[in-house]
Amino acid sequence: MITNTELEYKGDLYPTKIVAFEYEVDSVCFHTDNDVILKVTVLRDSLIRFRFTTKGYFSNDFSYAIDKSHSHEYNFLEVSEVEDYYQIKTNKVLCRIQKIDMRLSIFDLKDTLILEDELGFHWEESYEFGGNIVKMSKSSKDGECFYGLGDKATQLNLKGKRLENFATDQYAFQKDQEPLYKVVPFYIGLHNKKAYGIFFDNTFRTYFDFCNERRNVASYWAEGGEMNYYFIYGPQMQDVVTTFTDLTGKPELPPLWALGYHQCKWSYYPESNLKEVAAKFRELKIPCDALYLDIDYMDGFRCFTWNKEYFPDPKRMVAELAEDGFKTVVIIDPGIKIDKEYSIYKEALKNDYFCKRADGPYMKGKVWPGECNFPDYTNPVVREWWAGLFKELISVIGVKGVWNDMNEPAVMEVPNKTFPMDVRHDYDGNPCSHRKAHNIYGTQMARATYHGVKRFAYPKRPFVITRSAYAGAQRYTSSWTGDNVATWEHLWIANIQVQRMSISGMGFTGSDIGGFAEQPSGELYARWIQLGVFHPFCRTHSSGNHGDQEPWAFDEEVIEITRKFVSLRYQLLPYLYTMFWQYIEEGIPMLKPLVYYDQEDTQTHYRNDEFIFGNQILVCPILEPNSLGRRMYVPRGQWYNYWINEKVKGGKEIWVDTKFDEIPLFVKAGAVIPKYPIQQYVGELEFDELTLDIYYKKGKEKSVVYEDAQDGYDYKKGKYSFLSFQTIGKEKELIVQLHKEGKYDTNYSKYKINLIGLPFNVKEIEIDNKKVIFDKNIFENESYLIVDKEFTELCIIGL
Ligand code: MIG
Repeated sequence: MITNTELEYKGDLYPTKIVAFEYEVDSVCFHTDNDVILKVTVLRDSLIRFRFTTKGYFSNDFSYAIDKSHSHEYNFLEVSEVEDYYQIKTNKVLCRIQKIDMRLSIFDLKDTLILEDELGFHWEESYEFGGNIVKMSKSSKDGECFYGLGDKATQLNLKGKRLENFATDQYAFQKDQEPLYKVVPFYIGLHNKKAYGIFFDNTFRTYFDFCNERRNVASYWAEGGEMNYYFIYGPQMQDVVTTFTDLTGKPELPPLWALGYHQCKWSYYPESNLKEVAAKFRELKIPCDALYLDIDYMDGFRCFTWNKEYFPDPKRMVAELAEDGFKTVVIIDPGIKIDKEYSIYKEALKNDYFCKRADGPYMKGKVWPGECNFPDYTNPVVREWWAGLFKELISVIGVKGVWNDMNEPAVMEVPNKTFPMDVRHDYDGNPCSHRKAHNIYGTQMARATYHGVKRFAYPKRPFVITRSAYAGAQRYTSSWTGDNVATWEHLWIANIQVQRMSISGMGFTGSDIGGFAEQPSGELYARWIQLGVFHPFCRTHSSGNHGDQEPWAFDEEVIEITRKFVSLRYQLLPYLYTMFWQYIEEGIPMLKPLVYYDQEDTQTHYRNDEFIFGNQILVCPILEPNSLGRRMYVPRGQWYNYWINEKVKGGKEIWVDTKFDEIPLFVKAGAVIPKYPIQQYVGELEFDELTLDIYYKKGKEKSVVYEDAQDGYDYKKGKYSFLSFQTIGKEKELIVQLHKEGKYDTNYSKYKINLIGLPFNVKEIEIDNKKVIFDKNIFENESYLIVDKEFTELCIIGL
């Protein structure tokens, strides 16, 4: 089963009969004759942890992925012994553990078998490295589907695939190429319309096989560490994803500008070049909030230094850009140049902060600066030191965000592209080799960076982006999908990767719009922007040696399309911010694959392209050249074509005509979509009206809008505004009820209401039971109703 050639197959071992068990509070331990212990811990009625050891005792219990503040309470727990098995029952599931071989099965309370061991837990001893190769196999039913696992560049449904988790710098990766940059050993299974999740919290190299090797078996294994996994019961995929996100943690709100458009290149320099880029955005009226400095801003690629020839006065430059609404984000890599004159190198050396080889010398590897040493970010002392290094960049120079790259970690000119496996790590007081720390290294770097940026940005919010990540990294950082390529196939991949990251707990993600390697045609760039504005993180980035990739590198039509779609994103900022708020509050993914949206409908199970942006907007990118439309699946329910406001009944595949400057976009009937005016950057304009596009639906629909000061932490003290709208559509009436919460008073005083799809002509309008005078052309194009923001009920009455 093991594909790594370093390991020699020695034969599998299995637990023998259970001979004893003990029970304490929320955990039950089962012991076998051959020193296996299975510890079952009930964390929530629908969340159970299974942890195995083969030594007769457990090692220290430590995880970087689990959020210490995750919910931990259950309503019911009963442990009993029945003839051949033990039984653990909660309010949601029933788990049976067979006495004879420790194999387990989990049922819901309606007696549906949700998950069942095939061989169950087994292992192989690893003489060379010590410890075990730990394995698990589960039976899988025909028709079962699998989702999740982070950034995999393949179909959304992972059925039939074998995947590998080992953080890797995979320049110009291809479809189906493995492994990639991120490691999220979490998957969702779906069968009989019921979903469950497995989080295999093990940072060693892991593998997942979804009925690839054997048709009715799903298995996962790791090259070391413990068989330690969490089972999450749905039955809705929503429950699985939100529980997983709660377990591994939610981020804080980013500053609103971070949801704007970002422009990046490897590299903008010198200062005059960056300023030209900034000026061009304003001149062409393409909104933009952030500009990036890639590695060339540094002095010889030394982190925390500046090339003074290209950037003589960074503080002044950053301030000047800020006056025009641009935030500056800079790259910081993990490799510290070995240079006796370089203060950061000297400090780290003096304090013994670098990673060491097993036999003692510092680990040395080549990256951009040449030979480097690498801080051990798994050491809390090193993280604290690293955080402190951001003081000047953030509080003196005024940089607003930090971009962590190469943190898989990547090393150049060596066959395995990373550290040798014998390198030692502190692992927060659980010393280990790189075999165990590799997959978590990038996350710990981003974590240290986040704490530094946060400390010095205070009272503003930090912004951090990382390339490598392990489950839980979302607590500290956003991410992008790495070095993609300017091809149509990569546009398809980006769409799936970002959806997959979204249901893997790490939703604040985007791709390099237009492709990092090679150069897109104008058409491909336009199609990519049209998708990218619907990704939580929206940035154009490219490797400059393949030519220019600013919007104006393309023709007038492409510039217009870019302006149109980026402007639409800026209009939708309150909608986007609201979905971010639902993510940080409840762990709800910002993008929802169709299967997540409606798992009962089997038509959604193999869909890749269409997704729901937030709760009420259906997006389907155009993924082929010369397309004037495409076939797509519209999920069940009533929808409006965004461009022509025409009603569509879902639950079927349809052909949608689109022009070059459109993609299929639908709004859910009943929705209230909030919009800001188009701004060139967040906070550019003061405005007195919040636009509300209200889409009529017969029946009820709820919509929410979250707003706050757009930066800072007052929202945590209740200073936010939360609007919930209930629309009730009747034959001759539309009622909109508004309920408000929170202590933040928004700057605008009115709503500008657009009514879309009213099936009747308006006779009367009442606001809080008072008749109002209105313009008769209210449902004709470009006309709207202005309503004071304090209303609680709006009634549109038909003739
Ligand atoms: O070896 O910093 O993925 O976004 O522009 C390449 C230069 C290093 C890889 C990143 C890319 C970045 C580039 N980096």
